Amino acid sequence: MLEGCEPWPPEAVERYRRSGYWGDETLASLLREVAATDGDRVALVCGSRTVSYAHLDAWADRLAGGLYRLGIRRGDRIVVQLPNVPEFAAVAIAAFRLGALPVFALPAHRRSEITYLCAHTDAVAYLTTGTAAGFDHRQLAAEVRREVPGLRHVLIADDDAGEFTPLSVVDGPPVPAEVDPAEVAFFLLSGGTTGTPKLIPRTHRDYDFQIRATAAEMGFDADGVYLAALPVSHNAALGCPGLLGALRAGGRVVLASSPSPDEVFPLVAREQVTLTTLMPAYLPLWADLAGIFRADLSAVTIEVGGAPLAPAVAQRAEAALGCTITRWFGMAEGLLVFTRRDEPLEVRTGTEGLPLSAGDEILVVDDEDRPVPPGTSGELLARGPTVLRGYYRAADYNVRAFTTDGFLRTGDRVRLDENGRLVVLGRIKDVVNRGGEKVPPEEVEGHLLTHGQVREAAVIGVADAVLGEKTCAVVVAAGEPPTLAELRDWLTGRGVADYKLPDRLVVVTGLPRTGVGKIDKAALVATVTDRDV
Ligand code: OOB
Repeated sequence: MLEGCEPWPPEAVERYRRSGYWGDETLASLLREVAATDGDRVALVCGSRTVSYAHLDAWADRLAGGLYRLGIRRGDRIVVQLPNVPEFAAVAIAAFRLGALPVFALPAHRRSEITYLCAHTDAVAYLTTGTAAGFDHRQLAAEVRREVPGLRHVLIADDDAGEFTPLSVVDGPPVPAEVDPAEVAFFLLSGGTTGTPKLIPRTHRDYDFQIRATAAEMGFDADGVYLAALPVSHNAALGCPGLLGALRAGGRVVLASSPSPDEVFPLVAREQVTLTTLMPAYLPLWADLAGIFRADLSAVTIEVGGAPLAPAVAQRAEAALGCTITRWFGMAEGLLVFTRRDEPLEVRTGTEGLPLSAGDEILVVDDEDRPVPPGTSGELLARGPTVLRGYYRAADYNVRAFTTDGFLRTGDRVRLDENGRLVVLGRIKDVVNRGGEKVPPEEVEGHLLTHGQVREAAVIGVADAVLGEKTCAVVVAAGEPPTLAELRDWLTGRGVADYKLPDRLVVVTGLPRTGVGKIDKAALVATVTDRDV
């Protein structure tokens, strides 16, 4: 067993199997049926490229064989950092067939994050692209390779691979799939834990259930067209039903490089998109530009999640776009709670709805883990057929992150309405939710403290009209106070991803402390907001 990746207890395994949540399928067979029966069907569209099911299936087989030839084996970790391109699907499915374990990094990650992921997982390979969004990943790969000596291979999904191996030469005869449905299939990054970044093991059978069940709940079938406008390396666009669920259903996936209206609206029209996923921050922009682009989204359902969404914004967007919005509360950890397409407008846009399946158990508890009365606010705890039982290589953290009976402490403050629907009220965990992108304060504070002019640092979220929250660094200076630009440059120099850089800086003479001496972030948020920075 992979360290920390606790299996579900036998009683739960038996129950999830009996209830039909978990079957014997693995993600290795995701494309097989459609490839065999209807191979010419289009699986992927990306710009002017189209990839059929038969082609993708054969491509994944050859890639799996090629990875095997390189010496990559079942259970080996591969850090995969690819934008929304067909190679992502081919590589992911190849790894599932081989039993190698992709660690899905976000395209925005840089040296600090990638180096950590490679080292923490003892990855044998780092697989990335040539350039993406104007950034040269080969350069990044060279730095990562220097810092992580254990990395045996760097593979580049671009024929101009520089000193590294182009993915196109990774080829070999198919390997017999030996993966078991109970095994870990890949790792996702957690959006909100303290300390070092945490990795979430997702097993074949739990993710296969997630993609099947979300497709069924959203009415997505072989006629469906899914638009991936968010990074497919994130759970929301990967498997809710996302890229993998759409392929499993025999539908079509349209890969976009961003949710920008000028890219997305023409794709919706050209490809007859039926389903997509969006973070709330983009919704007003889509609604505002719908008229200019004459966008008709009347056949489209948009899953909006990852951050709070005001019902009025959702309703205005539905009116402007003609689409159907469902709200999603999701976590890479596996919990999915969402509103269904056929629910009344107020329910659909006013709550986060109900869990994916009856197998999900959600509790709202007080500080001492006692369930609170219905309607009262508390921390959300979750357990179920898709919810992990332990983070990878995080033994100490796992003791705190789960209750003794296996419930995940989500760190989210919620209440359940009279019908058991989820309403999110805020957060207990220390994370900044910057338009759906999760910024880990502790990690950023650690980097800030390495700057010579920073004595103390606290990173907090402050309200922002567009993103919901922005990141504010509150700093006690050592001597001459640094400027925001200097600190941002400093963090960039340390290889920190752009989305984690502070948007604002407040210099103070001291940080408020709680009774036990911890930085009082709630007090800080109040002071900083008062200053109206
Ligand atoms: C999605 O997943 P993650 O792993 O990036 O982030 C999870 C966290 C939650 O714990 C919560 O703090 C926040 O993001 N969150 C929301 C929310 N949905 C997620 N906060 C308020 N309202 C919501 N509706 O973000 C994710 C994964 C799958 C589908 C959709 C979103």
